Parts: sequence; C-alpha cells; structure tokens
Amino acid sequence: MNEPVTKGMTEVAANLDPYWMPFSHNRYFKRHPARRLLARAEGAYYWTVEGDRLFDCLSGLWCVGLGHAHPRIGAALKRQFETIDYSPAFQMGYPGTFRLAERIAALAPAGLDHVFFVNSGSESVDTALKIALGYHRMKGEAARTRFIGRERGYHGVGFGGISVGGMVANRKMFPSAQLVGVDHLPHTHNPAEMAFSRGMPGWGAHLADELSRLVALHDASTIAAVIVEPMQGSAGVIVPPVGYLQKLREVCTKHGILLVFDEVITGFGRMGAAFGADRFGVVPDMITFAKNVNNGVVPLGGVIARKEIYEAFMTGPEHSVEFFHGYTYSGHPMAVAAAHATLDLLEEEGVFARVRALEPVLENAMHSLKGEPGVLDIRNCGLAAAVDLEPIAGEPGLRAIRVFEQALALGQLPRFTGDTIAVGPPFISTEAEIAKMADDLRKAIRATC
Ligand code: PXG
Ligand code: PLP
Repeated sequence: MNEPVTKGMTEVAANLDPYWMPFSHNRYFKRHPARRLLARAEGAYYWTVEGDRLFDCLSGLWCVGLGHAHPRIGAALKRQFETIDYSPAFQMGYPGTFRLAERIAALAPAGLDHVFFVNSGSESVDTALKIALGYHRMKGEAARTRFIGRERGYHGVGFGGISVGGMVANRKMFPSAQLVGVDHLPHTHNPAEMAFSRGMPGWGAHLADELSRLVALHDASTIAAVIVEPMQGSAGVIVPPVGYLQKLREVCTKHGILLVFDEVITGFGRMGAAFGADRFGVVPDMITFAKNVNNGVVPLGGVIARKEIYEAFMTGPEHSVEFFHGYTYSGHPMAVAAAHATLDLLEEEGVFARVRALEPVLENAMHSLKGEPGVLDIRNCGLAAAVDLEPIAGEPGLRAIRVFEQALALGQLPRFTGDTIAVGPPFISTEAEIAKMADDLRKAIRATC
C-alpha cells in the first residue's frame, strides 16, 4: 500500500491516509478520490489523474487569475533560482523585494505606500493586527487594543484572524485562544431584502451604523482597528451594500480607528481593479493581500500601510529594530520574482479592464440560474459569484457536495462550502467558457434536486 504507483507522468499516491488535508472532509475524500486528485494544470484547466479535464471555476482557491503554467512566470522563476534563490529576510535585503514593494505601493490607493511581506493571507491579517496595536502604542494611545471584525468574515486561521473572523466553525474549537476585546459587526446578507441582487445590493448601508454603537459602548479610545473584507469571499461572495463601506470609513476617521481592508481575495484584479478599495471608492488605512499577487505559484502575501503608520514606528535609536515581527520567508526572492512577472502581465495585458468586461458576462450567466430547483439566492461582483442552494432536509452541506460531484463529472471544478457553490473564474476565461460553466452548473443543480 505504501508504494507509489506511476501513472503516466504523475505519481499517484497509493496510500492517501498519512496526509491530513486542510479544511477538508478527509474520510469522505479518501473514500471517494475519483476525479479529485489533480495531476496537471495549464491555462484555465486542470487534468485529473484519470485524465479528465476540469475548468478551473475558482482559479485554484481564488489565486490563479492568469491561469496555470504561464510561461512568463515560469521563466522568471527559473531565472530567479539561478540568480539568487533565497536571501535572509532580516537585516539583509534583496533588491527585487524593495522594487516589488515600490511597485505594489504605486498600485495601491494614494497614501498607502509601505509594504510588509508575509507568506499567506493568514499571516497578513495577524501582521496587520499587530501593526495596528503597535501604531497606537507608539502614538501614546496604548489603550486602543480592541478590534472589530464582522460576522461571517474570513481572515485566515491564525489566532488573530479567527478572533476577528466570523466563521463559527473556525472559532468554536478555540475560544480560550482568541484575542480578548473583539466585537463583530453584523454581516450584510439579508435574503429577504436583497436576494438575487446583481452586484451591490441597494439595501443594508445602515448596518454600518452598528459601528457607531460599538464606539459608544466601548469608547473610541479603546478601539484599535476595524477589519473587514470589502467583499466577503469565503462566506459566499457577500457584496457590500451601496454606501456601507463609506459609512465604516467615516466612523473610523472620526474616531481615529484604523480601517483595514482584507483584500486577500479582492486584491490584484478579481474586482476589475487593483484593489476592492478602488472598485468601491473607499480608501482604508491598511490593506492585507495574498492570493493573486503572484498568481499563486509561490506563497506570498503582505500588508500595505499608510506612511503615517510606518513613520510612527520609526523612532528610537536608528540602529534598533523598530518592529519585532517578520517571517523567515518574508519577501522570498522566488515569490518576489513570480510577483514581478505577474504584475508585468496584469499591466501589459490590461487584465483589470478584461475583468470589468467579463463581469456582466458572468453576472448574466450566473443569474440565469434563478428559478432552477432549490436555488435560494445568487450574488456576484467582479469575477466572483455564488449560488445558495436549499439544503437537503436534515443533511446540511450534502446538496452542495452532490452538485459539486455532478459538476466534476461535467468537467467543472467549482467550490462548495456549506450549501453554497462559489465561482471565481480565471481572468483569462473566454465568454464561451463562462457560459459553459454556468450551463454545466445548471445541469448539475437539476440532476440533484
Ligand atoms: N483573508 C481573506 C479575506 C481570505 O479570503 C485569508 C485571509 C487567508 O489566506 P491564507 O493564504 O492564509 O489561506 C483568506 C483566504 C474559499 C477559500 O473557498 C477562501 C480562502 C482560502 C481558501 C478557500 O472561499 N481565503
Ligand atoms: N519555530 C522555530 C523553532 C523557528 O526557529 C522559527 C524560525 O526561525 C519559526 C518557528 C518561525 O518560522 P517562520 O519564520 O518560517 O515563520
């Protein structure tokens, strides 16, 4: 059982047991591995070990916007490996990392001009929370320690991220390890008011008023930061109501509270702009990013912060470390090389404009599923959309698994979570591919009702 068998050019693990899979139904997967082991990827497609081709409906896990195996990124990685594969992250520097920070700062909204590199979205969130605490402390406001997140928010799986996050399943096992002094804004998904909204719902801006209530309850002098995803991705593409983010910005500005946008999914193109901040016209004080920054080929994430935040740390003797935080692989040259190649492609190929052009195509295709059996809601924004399905009575989650399995059989690899199906197709998708994706999802939904 332990001997790997060779199938084509790919090693197929004969024993699936030792790998403890992340965020997965391990036992179900290991009993039903057919069409779930991916052997190869190119462009907008995967191929399973059985040789079936699957359209990559979620761009990997939202991270491979430019498609797989892009030759420009591959060439950059090869060149980088042969030039300098790793350089120490602390007290030494690799010029390409400085250049990448400069490029990302130039891409970010005006005023956000310093970049701290990490290796994942989870690390970016925990880093941003630490920066927020440090900033207020350096400014003599050490009592500002509270954080405000949002119900159904996903901010990764670090202890900070699950504390400000609002995913019950991610939190309930670890209550004693969560940050103290965290409150949550209500989430903004109210099907009675906004089901089948196209793009931003017109209802719900008033939900941001809850922030004023929390400020009144705790006093602004105790609150460090508010963190939200401009569009909630993991929760199933929950799009901000018109005017909602503006209200959060106003309250934060009024009370000296830092506003952090977690743009791990919305950053680098998914919204048809460099950042959700641009798309929604609201500038936060920090942006966390990961995913599409280097097309998912080497882990990379980061925090973009306003100059005032960076400057607040730059005190004390010049030879002293200002921020006791960082990772062995912060600004890793391989990840950086992939990011430079990705940013080149995003610019040269006009990718943000392409995403904007594809947005109505995806919107129309996905909303054509309205009226299919058990479809409760459909939401979309940028190149992201989700369909809520009526659960099978007494078996929450099973309906979506059934739809997912039907979709696989039809050559589609969507994402399911709970009884929601999410898609975030690659930026390079054609209109025909998006239409086929929606049609295959329709067939899958019909087949499972
Ligand atoms: N913040 C946000 C807003 C995210 O979406 C993270 C932080 C954590 O990033 P890392 O790199 O630590 O996973 C995320 C990640 C899904 C899905 O199916 C979403 C994520 C990850 C995997 C699957 O929606 N988001
Ligand atoms: N654990 C040990 C024993 C370490 O030595 C280090 C880093 O030096 C870490 C954890 C942190 O690893 P990383 O910097 O990759 O996050």
